Amino acid sequence: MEGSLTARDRVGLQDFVLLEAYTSESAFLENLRKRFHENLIYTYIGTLLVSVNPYKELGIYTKKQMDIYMGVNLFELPPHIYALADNVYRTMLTESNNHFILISGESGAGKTEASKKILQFYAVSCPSTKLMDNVRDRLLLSNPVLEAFGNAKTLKNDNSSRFGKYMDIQFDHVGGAVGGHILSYLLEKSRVVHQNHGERNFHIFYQLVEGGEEDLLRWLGLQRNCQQYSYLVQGECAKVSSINDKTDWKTVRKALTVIEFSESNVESLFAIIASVLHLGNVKFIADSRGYATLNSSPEIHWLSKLLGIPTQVIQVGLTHRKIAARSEEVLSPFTIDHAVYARDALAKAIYGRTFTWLVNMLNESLANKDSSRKTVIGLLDIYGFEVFNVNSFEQFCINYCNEKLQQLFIQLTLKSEQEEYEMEGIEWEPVPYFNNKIICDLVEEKFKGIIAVLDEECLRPGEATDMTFLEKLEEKMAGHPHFITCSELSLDHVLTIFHLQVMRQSKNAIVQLCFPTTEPDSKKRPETVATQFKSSLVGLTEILMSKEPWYVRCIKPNEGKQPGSFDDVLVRHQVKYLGLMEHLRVRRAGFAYRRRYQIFLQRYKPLCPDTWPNWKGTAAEGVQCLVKHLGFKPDEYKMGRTKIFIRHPRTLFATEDAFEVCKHELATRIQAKYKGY
Ligand code: AOV
Ligand code: MG
Repeated sequence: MEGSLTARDRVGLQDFVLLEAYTSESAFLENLRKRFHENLIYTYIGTLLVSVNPYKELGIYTKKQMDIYMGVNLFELPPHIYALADNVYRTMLTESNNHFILISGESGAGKTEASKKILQFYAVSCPSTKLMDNVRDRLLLSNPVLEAFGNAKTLKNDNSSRFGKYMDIQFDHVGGAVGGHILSYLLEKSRVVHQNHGERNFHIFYQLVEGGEEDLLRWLGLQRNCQQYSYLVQGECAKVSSINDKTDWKTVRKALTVIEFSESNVESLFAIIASVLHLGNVKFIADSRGYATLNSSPEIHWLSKLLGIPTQVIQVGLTHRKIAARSEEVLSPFTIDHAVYARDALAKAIYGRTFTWLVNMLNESLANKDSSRKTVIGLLDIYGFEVFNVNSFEQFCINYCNEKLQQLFIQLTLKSEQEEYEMEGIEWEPVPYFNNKIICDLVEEKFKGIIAVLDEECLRPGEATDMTFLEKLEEKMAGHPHFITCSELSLDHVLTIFHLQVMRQSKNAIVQLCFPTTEPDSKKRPETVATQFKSSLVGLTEILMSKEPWYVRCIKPNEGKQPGSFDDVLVRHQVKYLGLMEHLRVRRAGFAYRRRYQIFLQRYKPLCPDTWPNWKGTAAEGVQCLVKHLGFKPDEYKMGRTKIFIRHPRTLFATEDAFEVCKHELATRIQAKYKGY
């Protein structure tokens, strides 16, 4: 345990709340660094878990570890993601309410890994029946499938999430995992057709080409060579040493079977993936007037076969747009540039819609059909904050999403702290906080925000350009303290309308579902991607606000994906923008520690002959008796309605040290409980 002074010096404090110099960023960093070098990647700030990516396997995610952490209070064992997961679960069961775990941190900080560990913990440790085993397997296997289609290698992370994911795990009244539901947010579709240097397309393409069975590849008209496909080689890194596409393919294939995708669905799915690759290889030639034409190339043949659309229709579709002129529709030929743009837009639309279909299928498979009351734990794992040399619309959306969640964090932590003091009848002084609302407003405010200006520009296709958009922003945002510059805009929908009609002829079952004939098209102007994203984030905020929050804040220790390296400047920066110092200050304002009476009594009752071994009265009276015996001064603590509040950590230290001293008396009991720990 980390109770004795020497141990504390070596491995740091397991909870930042115990830090004497709690306002000092350097002391905070030192504690984090110390622990990191001892392979202790987890530290608490009260009930918030800070996690530093170790970039190596630590052997701390075994079944044995799960057993150790099951049913134990946060404070009793070294910090762990399992401890947090277990605490959320127990609270959900005792209080019969809904919770969510917000996992945040920049790209590569370990969010997705954290969310997987939590899911695994529930899958393994919740009570289960044969029927539930099935749900459990599907919950677990939804991950490799979603990651194959929604993750990619970026410069920041070899397995970077390129979509936002919110997953509800549903539990019945005895705590069995009985179902799940996934919401996905804005997939970075542009990656399908373009990758920056050192980055890859979505994993699934490489998995299929590298791992797909001979027969399958032959049927799809694919060669086992990523270099053949223009959509796979722009980043010039189709092979990545940390990724084994062949084994990953097997995992995904198996997962699809367990999740009960029918063979025909699987065929249609890979027909689409292959079509995207063929589409990327389609080349246009200029005719005598400079318009784009197509040879009857093998790509067109394969597209026709795999999508079930006549070659002629595909050829016309790829080289023309439809213009409504009075009562008739006229086909107008594309220039080469337009044709390439339209081809890429089609590839993105196909992939994006297939991803949505995939999420729907997973949801069907995870759905719990019985109507009995369930409680849920939501896991939020989004794409982390990222800044590249060249940033586009996607980074704008991703970073806006991160700002929104930071806002939610600020609101909820302040709110809950305030409410807790109120509920317990305890006075407190509010702590000043940097509120990033000003940044969210800059992006999303009605009529004035960046998205509003972007929408306005999208209403002027043909006239609006990146430059006019920029000029408008400069004009409207001038003087805003947080306005620097902005992104490129996307007018994809203007060119995809005709494609929608072409795709509706498809015989591929998934494509038919993804491009329904009843879809409103050119008549009604679609919402811009940015506005859709903004609305989806409003929806997400509402979902989260109705649940009890828990937080995991992930930190990236270095830019090189290296184990054992702790870059002070980089970590300090994250500590700052994640608001960890402020959070700590709030936790320390007034009362550093609070414990439910039962829990406090249970832990420390051996320290007082009147409470040991069994206390007969109420827990509050027991705690009163205990702290009297320990000599707590009246201004050092307050008795709330259900909890004891302790002002200074040193009071808790003294109690913990006293507990250490008398612990040998309890050795037998503790060993029996945490055997092997
Ligand atoms: P992210 O989700 O926060 O980035 P990941 O969870 O994908 O980051 O972590 C990146 C990589 O760091 C993983 O692929 C692992 O190699 C390593 N890693 C993370 N956490 C652990 C851990 N607890 N133990 C061992 N290795 C770990 V992003 O999705 O890019 O925002 O968009
Ligand atoms: Mg991730």
